[in-house]
Amino acid sequence: MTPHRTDEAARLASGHVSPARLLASIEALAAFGTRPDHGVDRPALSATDFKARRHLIERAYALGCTVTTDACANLFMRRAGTEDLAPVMTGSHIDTQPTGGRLDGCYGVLAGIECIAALNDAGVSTRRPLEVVAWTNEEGTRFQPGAMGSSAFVDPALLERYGRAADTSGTTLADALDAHRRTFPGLAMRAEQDRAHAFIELHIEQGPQLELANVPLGVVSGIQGVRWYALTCKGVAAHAGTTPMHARHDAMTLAIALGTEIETFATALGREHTRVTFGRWSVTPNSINTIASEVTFTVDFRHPDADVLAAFDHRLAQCAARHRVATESLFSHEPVRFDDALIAHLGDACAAQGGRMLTLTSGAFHDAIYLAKHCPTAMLFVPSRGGISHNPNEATDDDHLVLGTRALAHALAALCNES
Ligand code: HGY
Ligand code: MN
Ligand code: MN
Repeated sequence: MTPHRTDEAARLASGHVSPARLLASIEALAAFGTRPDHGVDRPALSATDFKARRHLIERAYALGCTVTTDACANLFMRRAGTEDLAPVMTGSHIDTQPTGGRLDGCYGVLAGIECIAALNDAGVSTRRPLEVVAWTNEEGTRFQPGAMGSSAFVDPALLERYGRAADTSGTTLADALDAHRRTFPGLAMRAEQDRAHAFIELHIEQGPQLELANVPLGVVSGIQGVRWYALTCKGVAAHAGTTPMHARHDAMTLAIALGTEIETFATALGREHTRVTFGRWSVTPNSINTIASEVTFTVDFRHPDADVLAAFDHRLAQCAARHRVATESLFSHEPVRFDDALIAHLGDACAAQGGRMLTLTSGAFHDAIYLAKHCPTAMLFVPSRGGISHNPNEATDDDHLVLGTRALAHALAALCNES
């Protein structure tokens, strides 16, 4: 079969996206780790995640794809091209937050698979292979840092350190990767490839901008920077009823004061762009009537300006030293600007759908933050209802989910026929 001309392939692929099949695929994947409140809890490389992966692998085989994996258990579902050229990649992640939604990450993987189905239905062959990837542990909630799969794909040397990361039960990433290999013994390892031709990630915005602008499609020009720290405050365990206030060394009192101080200087540093979150706390002994002997809490700081991020690092180090508190850096990434040519290409793909679009930067990080080091990379967004995400009520209008997938199919088909 000779490949269709680029614009014809793009139009055919986009036109053969099936709304029913896409929406059904979102419901089907959400069943793996579904919560009573309609949310999803699917920790990276958990038994639930393995069941979801098996479901995706079976779908990929049914669409005529080959499926491979790598040392970090990334899942590569590839539709062959007519020529032995570097693949065009798309995809995202299927691990979720503990009280996550059914779209964060999953939408990008399923829309990529829908694009393959649409190309098949349209009888379109492409010069380049199209590879849909489910990247491992993007959320970073089970193992820190986030985006482990995509970052280890770009820089395999990271995997040695990542393997030692442990979850709250003491299971290491290395243990979980071994379990993955035992669960999927037949999955071949992806051949070491040169750079991919391009990577496009379709994702829900997870914020309010598109909805407020009443615009159904977003072209993402970059991602703001991120810092994750764990701070450990020490105290002395003592009786809650007998120990006078002046005689206490309460780790929680120190942690609360530290959190307030950090929020104050972070807000002053970054003004309206500051995002600072103290999301995870662990208290020892965590008993109502014992003064805490140790409190560890996390700080998640985001900002679009590299200088502000550096200033935050400096202020946090000063603050921790003054209070004699230990800090551990869990994750750190500078702001990223995506590829201008690919941004323009996505703009054309959105325009071809007739939908209005907005160019914006992403408040959330994504696997694309690392793929941008590997090949020309950019992202597409669709609106999140109420800007809500990392919440069981995460939702996007069906017609927006379909429109985003049509724009993705248009962009991918054209890229797959590029020289
Ligand atoms: O935290 C993030 O920005 C992403 O949702 N994992
Ligand atoms: Mn995500
Ligand atoms: Mn997320």
